[in-house]
Amino acid sequence: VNEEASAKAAAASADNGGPTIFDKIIAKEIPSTIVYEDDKVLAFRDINPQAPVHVLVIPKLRDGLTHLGKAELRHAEILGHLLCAAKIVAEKEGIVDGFRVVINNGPEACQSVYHLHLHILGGRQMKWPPG
Ligand code: D5M
Repeated sequence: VNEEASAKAAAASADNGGPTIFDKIIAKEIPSTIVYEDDKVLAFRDINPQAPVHVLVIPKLRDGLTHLGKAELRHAEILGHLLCAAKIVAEKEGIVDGFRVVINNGPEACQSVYHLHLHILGGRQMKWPPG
């Protein structure tokens, strides 16, 4: 029942291309705990952590990247930048020797915020396959 409910909730918030809560986080209109920031990306702690370390890395400019399914070759630089930022975050958080990077893409993957983001998870033993 819980799984069904969360799948429905995710589907209900499916991509409409509109603004998201992350715009307000980037604009610092709502608070977040920033772990890393440069001119292109922002990394902040997830409000609903799924591991002792759970940080989100997002592009400051969404540029059509509501989800990875919208990626085009013109996004190659920012996509690479996001992964490099993930490594910097893992180093800063002391988990660089064991961490997981997750991108939820679309309702079936339970994506809830339509501004591309990497989940950086660590600080505990991960399991495979993921749920
Ligand atoms: O992940 C979206 C993630 O965004 C989810 O793990 C919660 C997180 N979130 C939502 N609002 C906030 C705020 N205000 N601060 C920090 N983290 C937040 P998805 O992959 O789309 O399911």
